[in-house]
Amino acid sequence: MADYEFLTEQTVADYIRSHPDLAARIDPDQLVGIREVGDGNLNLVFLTTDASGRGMCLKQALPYVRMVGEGWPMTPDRARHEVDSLRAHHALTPELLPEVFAYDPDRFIIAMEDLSDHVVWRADLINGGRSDGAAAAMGRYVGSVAFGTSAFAMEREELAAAVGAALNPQLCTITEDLVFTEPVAGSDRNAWLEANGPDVAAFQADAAMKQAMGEAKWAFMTKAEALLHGDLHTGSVMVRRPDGTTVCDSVKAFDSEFAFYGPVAFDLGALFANYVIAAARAYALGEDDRARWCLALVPQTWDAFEAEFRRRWPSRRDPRVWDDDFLAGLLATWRSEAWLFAAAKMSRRIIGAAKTRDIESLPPNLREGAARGVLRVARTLVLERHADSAPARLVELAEAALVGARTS
Ligand code: SR1
Ligand code: MG
Repeated sequence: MADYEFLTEQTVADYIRSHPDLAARIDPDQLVGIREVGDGNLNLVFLTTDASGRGMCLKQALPYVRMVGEGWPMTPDRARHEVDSLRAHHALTPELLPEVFAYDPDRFIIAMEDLSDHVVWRADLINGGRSDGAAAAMGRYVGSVAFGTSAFAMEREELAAAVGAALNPQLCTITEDLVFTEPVAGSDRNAWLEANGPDVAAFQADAAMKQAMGEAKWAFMTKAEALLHGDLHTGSVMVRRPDGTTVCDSVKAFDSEFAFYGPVAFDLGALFANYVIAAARAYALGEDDRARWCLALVPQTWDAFEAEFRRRWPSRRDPRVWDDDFLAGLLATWRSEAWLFAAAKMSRRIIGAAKTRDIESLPPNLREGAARGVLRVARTLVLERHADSAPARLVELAEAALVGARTS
């Protein structure tokens, strides 16, 4: 087990005091609030404010998976991947990521911009918030990263160095196991409502699903296209809306410790999956208008992604071979792969370890149908992705499956 000191609410002030670059940003002798707010699966997160209202976030990676404890060791060096990706992504779209102030590689602590005037998007969705603009912002984020960290934008040697530095095998293994392998192949870590037993059995007996997950895992492990976020669900996005409005004035992606060079469509699929999950919750609660609003986030993200990628396309490094026909093919491939990854990402949240509060906080009688619906959407996407993977079609297919599966 790695040997370094963990931060506590009692030691945050001393930590800031001993780092002059941090003490210049927030007064360690005038801290008025220090809260540990980490509710993810892996890390400690402290938010602190001083008497003049200046805030800071300190995030520390633990040498194990927090959701399980010391029995599941995990490299704390994942904090470096988070910092490197935050910085690389911030350079491309500064308004869509928190600013990193400093990184402490000895204690794996990231000091960064305090976003406590934002809320986690998943929580906002669960509470019925309409965070208009967030889905498009995330599409723009993925589009700028897809272009800006790839061979389309980077010089060859610089790209090779970036790919090497971003190798993140321990965190990628979590995804390979929990997302692509265990839900379909079975694992002691899997769990579901008893009433969903037949749905899970059908899912795991579905040969098309198994083949698709093999394909998805292979693509994930071999397609080093761009420096992904790597875990871009709605719990990795913060949104801020002025009181009484529905339109976000700030949207930030964070928590990119799973970052690595991988297939661009993986981040898109993660977003799509979580929109379907949010819609499944809304349908289960009988909030059909709201569910349709959730599903409409899919085309909003895709359209913004494509627009941002096309906006950057004229500056690609080698237009002699990367011409507009190539672009059309690439976008079609990513559209279809996004369905494949979305299928993986939504089904893992129903069957595998690490679920979502959108579904888990439903009463069991409603949760049964919501879970069944999400598994049906996943199976449908796998079958239909080659026919026509237009985002609007995903919306239609998902709506039919979710409405057809709901229980009361
Ligand atoms: C052991 S970590 C479980 C999950 O939490 C993260 O958010 C990732 O999605 C990971 O798969
Ligand atoms: Mg996370």
